[in-house]
Parts: sequence; structure tokens; C-alpha cells
Amino acid sequence: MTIFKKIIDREIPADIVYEDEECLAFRDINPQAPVHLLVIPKKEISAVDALSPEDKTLVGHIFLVIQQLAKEFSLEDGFRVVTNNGLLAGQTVPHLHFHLLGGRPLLWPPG
Ligand code: DGP
Repeated sequence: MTIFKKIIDREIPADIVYEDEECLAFRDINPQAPVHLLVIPKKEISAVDALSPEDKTLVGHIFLVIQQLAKEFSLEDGFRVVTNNGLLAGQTVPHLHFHLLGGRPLLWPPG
């Protein structure tokens, strides 16, 4: 079981900013920007490469939640959505998650 499943199940605390039947959003424990949220499905999916066609609606829903959170956290000047997949990308938690980053200029290309 991953740490994110434990957050979903309220076994460990997190600063939860949004929840519905399908997903959860909370503040990253190691923020890289003034706003750094993680948006995750409640369904246990390890990464982008484990998605299946049945997850289409879920992923679309998560992006609409991200859009809503970006408005709520006043990120209208710009924000970034990042998902790391696998070792080389630096994925450390094997539960699909989307980083929502904003509140400062974000450089490109990323590291
Ligand atoms: P990634 O490198 O893409 O797998 O990002 C995982 C992120 O999860 C990383 O930015 C730190 C965050 N994180 C890890 N453990 C916890 C935790 O227990 N609570 C919270 N809020 N965030 C966590």
C-alpha cells in the first residue's frame, strides 16, 4: 500500500484541499512553489503507463478538478501540471498523481 492510499484512507494526515468520490487533492509535503498541490485518483493506479481505456473519464475529471483548483488558488497568471512516470522521471510514489504548481515564474525546460 502506498503513502497516498494511506492519505485517502485517513491513516496518515495531509492538508486536504479538495475531495470528491473519485479524487483527492492535498498540499505536497515538500513544496516546490508557493502553490504545490497533488491531485490523485482514489483508484489505485500506479502511473500513467498503467492507465487503461476505462480510466478515460476519471483522468478527464481530474483535469477539470485541476482547472477548478487553479482558479481557487488564484493561479490565473499561469500554472504547471506535472506527472512523473517511472524511475528516470523521478517518480517516488507509485500512485498516479498530478502536481499542480504555481505562484511563481516556472522555468522551462524543467530539470
Ligand atoms: P513524485 O516525485 O512525482 O513521485 O512526487 C511525489 C510527491 O509526493 C513529492 O513531491 C513529495 C510528495 N509526498 C511524498 N510523501 C508525502 C506525504 O506523506 N504527504 C504529502 N502531503 N506529500 C508527500
